[in-house]
Amino acid sequence: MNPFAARTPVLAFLAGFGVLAGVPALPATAATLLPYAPDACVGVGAPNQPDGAPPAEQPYVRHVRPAAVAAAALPLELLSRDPTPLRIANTYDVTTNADTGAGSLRAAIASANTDAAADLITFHIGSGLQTIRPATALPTITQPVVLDATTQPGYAGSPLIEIDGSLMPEANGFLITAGSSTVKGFIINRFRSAGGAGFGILLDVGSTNVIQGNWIGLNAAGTAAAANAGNGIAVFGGSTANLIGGTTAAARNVVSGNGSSGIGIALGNVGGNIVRGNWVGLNATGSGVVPNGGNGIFSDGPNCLIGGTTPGSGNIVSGNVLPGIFIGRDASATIIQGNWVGTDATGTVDLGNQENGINLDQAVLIVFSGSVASRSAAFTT
Ligand SMILES: [Ca+2]
Repeated sequence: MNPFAARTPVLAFLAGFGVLAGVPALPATAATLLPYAPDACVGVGAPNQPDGAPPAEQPYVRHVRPAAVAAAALPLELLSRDPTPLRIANTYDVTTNADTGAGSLRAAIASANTDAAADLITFHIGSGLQTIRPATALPTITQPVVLDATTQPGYAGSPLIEIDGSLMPEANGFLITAGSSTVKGFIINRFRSAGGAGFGILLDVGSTNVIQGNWIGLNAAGTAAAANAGNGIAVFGGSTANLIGGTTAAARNVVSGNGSSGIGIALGNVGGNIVRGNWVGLNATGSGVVPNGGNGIFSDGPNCLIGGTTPGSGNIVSGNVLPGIFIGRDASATIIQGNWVGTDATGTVDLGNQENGINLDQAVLIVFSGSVASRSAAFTT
């Protein structure tokens, strides 16, 4: 069963507890009262992630595409959470939107899974928007891989590779157990659930993944819901120190219209995750709402950072059916910083969430702000 969906009534029930219906203005001395510990977001088994210069956004891998693949805009900058640059062993190019066979996404994942070396999967399916509709679940990603859909010709900031789950009664979009993998630049929608799946991206077991530049739960135009039944992005127990989003527009995930929470981090050890710079519950232009059916961001792991002080690191979380940001009772030492809760992309229009802006469920040591400038702003309707 879908644990997030199952928790939905619980979350609704808890909405009356520990409520911050709009974050009150902090005094000018907030930085003194609530110092931001730069090393607070430490994931199990991961290096410290000081805000301002997270390793995830510093080391790049420069990968030169083999001659067998058409020469194009490379070197490609690839992000890795590991301070040691990710070494790409092989590149598998997806050249067809067919579900199976040579050049398919399914074949590329299967090839990448054959050994433990990290590989790169690129896309050259003609040009422009292309839709892949798997007839059966895509292979679980069991070895580190960079799935980079921004390589699709015509890419200019909006994702062009749509992974549409509508042909299956139940499946997840990308299920990643390998860790140290990147999912970049996809539209992931219409994955359904008959008994617990239906997540757009599910990170399980392995840690230090990077999820950036995707639209999850939206249609290909980014204008309306094309729901995944579960969470847009789910992080399960054992998967820690993942980076969801970033500080640039290119790194922003738009996670909206999903059946349960937009981003759900729960179940066991899910510490040290960074969720920043995402739009959760908004359309792709940030002008209106496409609500997620649960929370915008549900976080129930310790030492997580929701937002941050670096320009661009705040999430915008608006329109969602349950509280915009819900911090569960296992989420100790969480930092919620610099987010806009209940606004449009300009931060000036009140779009609300359908319940509270930010809701705490008995979690301890929640730091809301390191400075007045970076405090989370919450609108309520
Ligand atoms: Ca491999």
